[in-house]
Amino acid sequence: MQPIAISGILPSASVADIRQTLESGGCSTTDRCGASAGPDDLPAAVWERIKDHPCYSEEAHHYFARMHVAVAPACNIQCNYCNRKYDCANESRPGVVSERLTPDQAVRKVVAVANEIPQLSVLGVAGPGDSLYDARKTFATFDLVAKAIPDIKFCVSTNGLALPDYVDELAQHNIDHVTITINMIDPTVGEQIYPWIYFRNRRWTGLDAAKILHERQMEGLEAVVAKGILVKINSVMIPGINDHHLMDVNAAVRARGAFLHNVMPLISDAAHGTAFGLSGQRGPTPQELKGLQDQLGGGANLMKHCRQCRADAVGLLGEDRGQEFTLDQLPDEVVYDPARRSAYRDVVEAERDDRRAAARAADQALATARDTLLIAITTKGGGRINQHFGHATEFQVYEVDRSGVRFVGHRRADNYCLGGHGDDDRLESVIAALEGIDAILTAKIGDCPRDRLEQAGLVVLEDWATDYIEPAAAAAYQRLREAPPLRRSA
Ligand code: CLF
Ligand code: SF4
Repeated sequence: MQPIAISGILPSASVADIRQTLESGGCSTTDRCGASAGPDDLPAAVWERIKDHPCYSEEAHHYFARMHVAVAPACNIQCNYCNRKYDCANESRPGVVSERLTPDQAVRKVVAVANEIPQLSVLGVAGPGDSLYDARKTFATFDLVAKAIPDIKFCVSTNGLALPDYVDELAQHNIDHVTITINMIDPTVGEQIYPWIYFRNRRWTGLDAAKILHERQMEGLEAVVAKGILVKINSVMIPGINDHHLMDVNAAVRARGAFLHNVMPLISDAAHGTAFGLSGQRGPTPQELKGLQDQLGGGANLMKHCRQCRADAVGLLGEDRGQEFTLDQLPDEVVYDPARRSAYRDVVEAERDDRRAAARAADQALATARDTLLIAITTKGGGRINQHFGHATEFQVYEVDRSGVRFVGHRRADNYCLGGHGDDDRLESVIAALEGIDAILTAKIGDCPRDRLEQAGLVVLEDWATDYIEPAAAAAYQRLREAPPLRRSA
């Protein structure tokens, strides 16, 4: 099939629609806000823009995939949580390195992925340095991909220093979603995070550097919002430095029209060679992160399902299939075939309506619930409990109470099963990762890991294998509360 001409992506929401969304607290209901919002909670034009974006819609992340192309290697600032050997830690786990691509190589890779992974809906540039420091490569990549795949969304992640200089170009290139990493609005906090920046042909340090960065971030945020582009703010939570301050950051970015705020935990390890890793600066515990998110819940549109992906990530947010699409595996020429993506979208449309109806019924069934349970599930996507315990490298966590079933985050762990046998050390690390969780719902689990999890105080249930998550979690709540303590499902 021949490449199709460039066209716009999805219908645009107006700035007024976005403002209306923000002014109403993020949504028209109190329970489903931010990334958890659904079509009933948002103006139709806003929903249309986020419904297939796995980062902007929690629901979409069960169905749609993103990919990043590592076309932006250089950076104009230094963050204390970054080691330049690795990807940009603003959107990436430190300790992994991406294969750098030219725009021509990138478009080959995007088309190969689109032909192979029908869930693909978004192409992002998120490093491995800053996407806008050498913006030519970023925009050249989007130009080439737009010619080859007309219905893919474009997304950019930046530290914001160069952002005010590229607002018009972002809009001209149909970049519909921009992420700015903003860790402070007070330069005295900023100077503890950023040792230097490079701006207007010179290096700035200390308070001056933090002031310039802050002013540029605010200017860029306001200008991008004024263009009608949806803006997400990423903040790295650094205990003792900006953890309390992030409440102020949240208020400031919200006042300027940011659509979502994503608070990510600092990942810090001396082995990564970062300033924070070497100084022993710790990251927050899952409980501390959730505590801050709960505090922010009343005043912001929050994203809680971020996976801190790498700059060459490919696939659903919880998975990374990048290694299947390295340059040496790509054909020299590849032509886009839209058939699989189109068929997939038709199936998903019906499936999402069905799941939403089931989730609403589940919420109603919980109206008399008296307390709160945290339930972890294993899933391969599709909003269903469809993964074996031993294969899970993360557990999605849902809070279940009288308000219904809500996604609250995920816990990472190495998969227990290593092709035919389980690893006891890994099982212990899974148990540690599941601290505070009341029950696990999974598609299948062996007797040995089940017994050990139960010894550790977790309830393990297989009864809802392949079912939708929300009704299964509601049914599990009712089972546990009607007949506690329940240990085995079969
Ligand atoms: Fe990539 Fe970022 Fe766009 Fe998503 S990721 S550029 S907004 S398409 Fe998403 Fe990954 Fe979290 Fe980023 S889960 S690290 S928020
Ligand atoms: Fe590293 Fe990204 Fe910070 Fe640049 S913006 S120093 S690449 S974490």
